[in-house]
Amino acid sequence: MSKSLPYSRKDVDYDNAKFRHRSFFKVITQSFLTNNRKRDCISCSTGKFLCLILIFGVAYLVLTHKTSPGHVVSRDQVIGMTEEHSNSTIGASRLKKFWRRAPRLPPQLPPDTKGSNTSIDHVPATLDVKALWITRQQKVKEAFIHAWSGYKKYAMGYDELMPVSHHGIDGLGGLGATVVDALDTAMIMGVDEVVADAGSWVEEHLSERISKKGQVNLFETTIRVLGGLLSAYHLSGGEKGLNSTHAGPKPAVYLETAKNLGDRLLSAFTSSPTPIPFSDVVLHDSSAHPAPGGLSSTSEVSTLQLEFNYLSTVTGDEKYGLEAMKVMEHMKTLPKVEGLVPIYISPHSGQFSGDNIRLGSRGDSYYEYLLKVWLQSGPSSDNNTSYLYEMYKEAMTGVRHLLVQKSVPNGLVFVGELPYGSNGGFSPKMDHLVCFLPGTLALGATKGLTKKQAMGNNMLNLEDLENLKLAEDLAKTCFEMYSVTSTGLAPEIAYFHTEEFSEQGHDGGNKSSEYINDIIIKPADRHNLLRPETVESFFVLYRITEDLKYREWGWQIFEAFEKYTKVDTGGYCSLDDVTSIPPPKRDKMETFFLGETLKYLYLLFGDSSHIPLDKFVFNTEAHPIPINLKK
Ligand code: DMJ
Repeated sequence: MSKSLPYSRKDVDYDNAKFRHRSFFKVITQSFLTNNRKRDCISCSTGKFLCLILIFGVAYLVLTHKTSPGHVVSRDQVIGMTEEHSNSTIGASRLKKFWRRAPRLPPQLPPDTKGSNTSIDHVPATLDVKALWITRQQKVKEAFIHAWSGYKKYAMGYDELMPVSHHGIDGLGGLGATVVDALDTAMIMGVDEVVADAGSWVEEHLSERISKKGQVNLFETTIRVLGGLLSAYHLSGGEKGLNSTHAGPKPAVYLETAKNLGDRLLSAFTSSPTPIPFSDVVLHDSSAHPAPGGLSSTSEVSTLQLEFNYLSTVTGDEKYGLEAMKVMEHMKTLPKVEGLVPIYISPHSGQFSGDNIRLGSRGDSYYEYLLKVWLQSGPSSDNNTSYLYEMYKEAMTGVRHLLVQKSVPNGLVFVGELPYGSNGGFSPKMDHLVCFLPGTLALGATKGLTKKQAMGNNMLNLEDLENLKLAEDLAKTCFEMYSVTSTGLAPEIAYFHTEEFSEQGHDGGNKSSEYINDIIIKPADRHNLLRPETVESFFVLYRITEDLKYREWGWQIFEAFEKYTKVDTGGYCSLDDVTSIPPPKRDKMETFFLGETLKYLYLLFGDSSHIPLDKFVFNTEAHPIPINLKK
């Protein structure tokens, strides 16, 4: 979009007498003809008249004197000189300029509005900042290409790359999860070679794999593979009936593959005696069974709906959405602790199992999808998913009341756990996974608008503002979980010192961190899997608050990934210990590094109109799905 220059020639020349050009002749005659001048002229003496001629003469000599080489030429002079070259003599032009006087320019805009304009005076500063983030965004794109190159070289078609040993591994059932997770990131970044590689692989191999493979986890396959295919379908123009706006196959290929997969995954719902699906599906015979202990994770059964709803929308077959939404409708009826739920649920009884409440593993995306499934349906208070928004709000009140505490000595706000329910003790443990919450809280407050827009529309009530504040506080804590370590990368799990809980000798290693005594990192929790949650929240918070610190924090994290996890031969690896230098490497590149982490970083550094938050919801694996496509 071209932005107008507030101080352009156009503005200077606009039709206002103050700015209008006047000819030399006109200036002289006007001067003599104005009443005041006339009076002055009539009353002036010959001496005064000669004086006036002398002044004119000196002015002429000064103005026609050539600029010396050592003279610093201002931008205004450069602009003036360019003009002058088109005139016949420099002297005449300077005299003319003398009479013309400098035009009165409109007032300068304050620095905080600079971002949206490019005045001549502001060009360098604005361009510098803009150029900086464009360069940084480019670095993320290069990182993505590097990650893909390792995967393509050593593991094409496997679920994940082992970047150190140069192997591939099928940790997710063998559907080439990295290919599908990376596909829409490549589309978003405009990396056509990867779109072509990944798209062709999907076209040639994925449907066959889906028909032949054995057991897969319903949740992982839905969020990564089904979500990735659907997002690729949308981004390649499928719904608009376009052939394709990207490299790779026709969008219909993605949809047909998604449908093939969705049909098989449906058996997890239809085989269960309750609305709670079994956790595993055998793809080749479309059968399903519960996990070995019989229980499903709460987050897993409640993190399928965006994908199945959208599959229904684009296929016109409502069965997918209907089955998936039964889970949510059923969950609505279950007892909760101030909106909070245990992390296990039984597909046999349909009841929650145990008392363990947390927003980390097995709990996290239950809360995320309460909000996002409602947003997906076009947020309003009277649609048939508004009960989900009510559940979300109740849960966030429960979080604020039961799970949020501050660390000592420096008061970092964190979300802990209730391993024995509301009657048991509080654990100051926070998984890195919980760092999805700042983004979700911010999104829930403004519904994807910027804070400024939402406030302008009077959309923010007290609760929204409280949630937004909590979002910002938690985002800072998540950032400090990175800063406090020797590598600048967060551990998988952190504990926080509180009045009741302290443990010596397990700090993150960065002695210059202000929070070295607030955050405890136990030996078993020191690994980093290249997870996205923190940069995901920075992305959402940047879009909503427009506060540049989130970009800066994201950049620091990206640099740490570059420094410690990049593998020269291609790909990025996980780490075993973020508190020691050099950190021992773990031989795995998770699919979500390409699907989520790099995508969110790329979007964080880029233009906010790219995949806008009021038009798309990101599924929990960062695959964007359009909001409210219902005709
Ligand atoms: C991803 O697969 C998803 O974000 C999921 O919701 C949680 N875990 C990983 C990333 O850490």
